[in-house]
Amino acid sequence: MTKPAVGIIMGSASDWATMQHCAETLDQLGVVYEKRVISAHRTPHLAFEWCTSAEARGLKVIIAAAGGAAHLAGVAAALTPLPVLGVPMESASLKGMDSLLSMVQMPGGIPVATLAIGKPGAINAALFAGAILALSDAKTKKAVDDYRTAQTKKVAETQLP
Ligand code: RP5
Repeated sequence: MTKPAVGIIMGSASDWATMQHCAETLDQLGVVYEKRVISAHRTPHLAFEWCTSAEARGLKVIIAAAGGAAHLAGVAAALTPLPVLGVPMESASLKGMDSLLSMVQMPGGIPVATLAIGKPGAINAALFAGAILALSDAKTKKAVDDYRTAQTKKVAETQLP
């Protein structure tokens, strides 16, 4: 895999502190990705161009993060048939409940698979993307299996103080 299979987009550079955990997890799985700040509200024309060209550029899964009035994942899902995984950012004022609700409440017909608020959602979006890619890529399947095995071993061997 040399061409990006996953596109990570986020509404603001301020989302990167959370979404770097998504990128790190994709790195652990050996999944190639591209990442970019794209805002549904501040750069709507870029959002349209990026999302409508995503499939033709070879992307297989899109991970979209946004906070507050978090419309980026829904807009992406409206513009591409690719699976869109949404990560609600933990916002300052409402702790991410605003992000979660505005992301998860999609109308029937245009799905967004919304993960947990913040870092757990960022990590799980990468693992979910890996699981999707693993359906048709043996190397990614092994990486996902190995990740889970290592995690199970680590938790089982945890010693409390
Ligand atoms: C959203 O607004 C972004 O996804 C971010 O989570 C939030 C705040 O953005 P900044 O004001 O920090 O750029 O669009």
